[in-house]
Amino acid sequence: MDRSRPPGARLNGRWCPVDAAAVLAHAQDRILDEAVAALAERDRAAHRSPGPQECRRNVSQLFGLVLRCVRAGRAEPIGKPAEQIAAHCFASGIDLAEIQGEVNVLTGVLRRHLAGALPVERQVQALWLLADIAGAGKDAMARTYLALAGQGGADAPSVPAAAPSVQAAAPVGTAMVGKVGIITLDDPDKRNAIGARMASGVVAALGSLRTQDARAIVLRAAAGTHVWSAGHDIDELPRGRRDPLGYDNPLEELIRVVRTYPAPVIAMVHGTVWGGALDLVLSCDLVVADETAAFAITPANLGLPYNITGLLHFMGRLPINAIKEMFFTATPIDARKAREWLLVNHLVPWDRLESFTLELAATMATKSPLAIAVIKEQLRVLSDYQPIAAQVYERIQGLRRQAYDSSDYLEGLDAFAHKRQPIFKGT
Ligand code: KGJ
Repeated sequence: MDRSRPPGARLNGRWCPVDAAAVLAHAQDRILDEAVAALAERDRAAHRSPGPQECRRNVSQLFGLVLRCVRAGRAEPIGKPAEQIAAHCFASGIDLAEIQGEVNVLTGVLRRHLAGALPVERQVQALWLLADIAGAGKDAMARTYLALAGQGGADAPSVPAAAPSVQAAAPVGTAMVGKVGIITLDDPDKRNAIGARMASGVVAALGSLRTQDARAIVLRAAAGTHVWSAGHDIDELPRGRRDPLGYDNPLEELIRVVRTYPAPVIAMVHGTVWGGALDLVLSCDLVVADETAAFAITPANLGLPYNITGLLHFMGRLPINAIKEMFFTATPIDARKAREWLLVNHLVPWDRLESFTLELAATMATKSPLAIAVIKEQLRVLSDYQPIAAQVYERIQGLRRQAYDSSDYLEGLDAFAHKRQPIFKGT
């Protein structure tokens, strides 16, 4: 018997969740090691130091729950235990973001293992199920936190000042219109900047809409804003000596979830789109915008070296000279130019933006969800396929390191924080 191959991956015929469960069970030790290492890296960066044993215990518990759901082929069994975990964390003063972060990290590792071990057509189903489970788990946790914090009073456990508790509930709305799920970014005070809270809120919303059988998603900003999103929350970027856009960055995770989401995601854009939010928009399956829309990619304003994955997203959508103009000037292009450059699929008058986008999504929602999911995944796998020699990768990372270790990067962050023009020295 070949012990190096997970047993489920050898099965032929129709997908069944046991395949995925077998893959995960087979790789349990490696999965736990990788998740614990990723969490340790995150905690080191945030100068936190929860014990490694405690971390492994938590991840192992979450892994057990997810595995049980994968075996059952349903997300529901995670609900009750997730509520209990959240109640325990609430009582112990542990952040909601902390446990949801553990779920995110573990899900990322599970996704990688499933993607590496299952054939494409089974991957789609398995990743779909995994997104459902993670979404349902995080929803149940957020609901429990909200309920407990809402109780207040002497009997309710107190929320420590440092914990995000209810104020930290993600500024993200969800709704269903027929079979179309709508996700609304709603943090006008911060111009819908995307930090951990916003990113995990959208990821949870996608998971939750999946469980409601949404067949297409519209991603939009709340009505009345002139900024669709101000991009990565600059306050949450690391202050030097660490990759600002590493694999575990919440916005990067959100972008991956959108790209692998097994149904069409349409970006409906009214207002301006900045920096990493443009990466997110380009990672949606199509873009519908009105004449107020404008798009900028602005790492050159911060001295930030953009990540390889992100550059490839741009290269998959725009000609290289357009990409260079956008990156080198960090200046927004208006809706008309964005249409000319095919960044936008449809440019419609603002008073028709919503109806047009919903109609487009509703049409997709009447088509075969399985065919669409499989075609989307095929297109993603094919367009992401970039063989790259280890040496080349290391050279690019080395170049990037020069930029994020530089004083220019710190200057860019400082200038933003103090609302002044940066003075870059090229060092
Ligand atoms: N991160 C954190 N806070 C932000 C961000 C952001 N990206 N954008 C805006 N804010 C905060 C401001 O600091 C203000 O906070 C508040 O939102 C309203 O912004 O002073 P406070 O109230 O405490 P502001 O600037 O007063 O609003 P507007 O005048 O309406 O201008 C909206 C703009 C979007 C034009 C402006 O806020 C802006 O230029 N924001 C930064 C846009 C940007 O360059 N984003 C790219 C970030 N970089 C990336 O995403 C990446 C990945 N990158 O590689 O560069």
